[in-house]
Amino acid sequence: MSFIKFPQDFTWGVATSAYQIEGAWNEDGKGESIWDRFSRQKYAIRSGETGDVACDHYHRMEEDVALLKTLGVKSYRFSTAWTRILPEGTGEINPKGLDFYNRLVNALLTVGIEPVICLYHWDLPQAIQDRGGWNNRQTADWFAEYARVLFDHLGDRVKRWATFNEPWCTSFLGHGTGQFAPGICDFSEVYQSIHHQLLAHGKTVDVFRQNNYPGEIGIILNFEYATPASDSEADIAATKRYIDQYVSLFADPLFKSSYPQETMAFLGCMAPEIQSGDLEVISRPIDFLGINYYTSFVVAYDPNGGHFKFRTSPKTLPMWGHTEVNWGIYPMGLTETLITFQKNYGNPRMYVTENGCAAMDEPDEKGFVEDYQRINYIRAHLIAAQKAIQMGVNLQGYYYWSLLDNFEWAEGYRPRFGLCRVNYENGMRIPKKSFHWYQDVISN
Ligand code: GCO
Repeated sequence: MSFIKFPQDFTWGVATSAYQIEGAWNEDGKGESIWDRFSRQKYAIRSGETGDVACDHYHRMEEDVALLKTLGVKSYRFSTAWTRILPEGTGEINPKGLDFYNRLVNALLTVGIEPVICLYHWDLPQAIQDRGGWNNRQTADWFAEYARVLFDHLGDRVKRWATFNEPWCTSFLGHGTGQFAPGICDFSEVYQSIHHQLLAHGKTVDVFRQNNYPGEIGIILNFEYATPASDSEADIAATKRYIDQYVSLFADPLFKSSYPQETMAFLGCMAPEIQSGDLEVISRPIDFLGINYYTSFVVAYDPNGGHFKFRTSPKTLPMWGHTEVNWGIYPMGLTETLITFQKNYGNPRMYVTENGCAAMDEPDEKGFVEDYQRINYIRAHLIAAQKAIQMGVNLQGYYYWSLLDNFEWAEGYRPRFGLCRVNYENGMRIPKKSFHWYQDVISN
């Protein structure tokens, strides 16, 4: 048997997000978020499910920390719900909301696990949405204020912060296609909301640095690797447009203090309004970049393919196939994505902050799942990550998505990404085969 080796201090972790696991959507003073509102809309979520209860993590937090301890991870990435801290988005702090995260952080530290907080995993306060949400420039300031509350209360113990998770999804799926909250279908809002999220990120980095909070701050972006369907110029150009809207549209302003000219020209009147000085704020140096990678696509030019004029199909390899959500499995796409940042963006310190597989889980009568598809998926992506390290990529850690099966947004509870099966009828967690396998990987 051959082993691949990771650096001794490589960070092994798992990730979750507030709305997907916490439940307790209106308890202890929590305010309404855009996902609380959106999930109640008819036809928004497959089979009409909501995150009202989810994995009930809010009430089972100690049990989940015990699972993390058994798993042996060094680090746990979770998100805080803005509406638990500031129910109306601004103004009065809700002490019970803060207390929950306080207890979570303390419980993690007690068992030697590093807490990593992501400040925004899509659950904007509804009160802020009612004031224009990410289309309103002021939301950037409100976000930085919310961040400050958390830095003030948890900053003595939490040493790694991410501002945003996947602003691409918030903008494209939340404001463009309307598949995600707040359910807006208006492409002209997509780019303005990207700009305002990036601005909020920059302003938050400023708050963090100016007040000398200890520790590190970064951002988490999602990427899909893509290759052209043919050698035709049109397919090659379409593939570049596809990659640009994931990579350069975000990474250029963050790392190069400019938006990609070609993309901006393509957007025409949909290009965002940018004020002088914005790009300077957006490009404040960060300590790390989080990369979320799941899948890759083959891209072809298509005159009817929306304003970017492309059509995609899942990219995979013979024998690999697709995950349960029909994402093509293409581990090399992870290596390629990491190398893009090494080559074009100065090889920043990176973490794979999400990578995971919705496998065709089939529990036995005790609820145990022998999820070899998930194990193979993770193994292949770890090999791809390790290959990138060998090529000089500054990759420092890997977080599997996710610790638990959870609320998969518009798809509801059907796709299961967890290392632990959740029985949604009674909340019971049952570690899957992949849990034990990952435990072995970490300890060896
Ligand atoms: C995302 C989010 C997660 C998802 C996971 C699986 O990448 O969409 O960060 O919340 O649940 O990626 O789709």
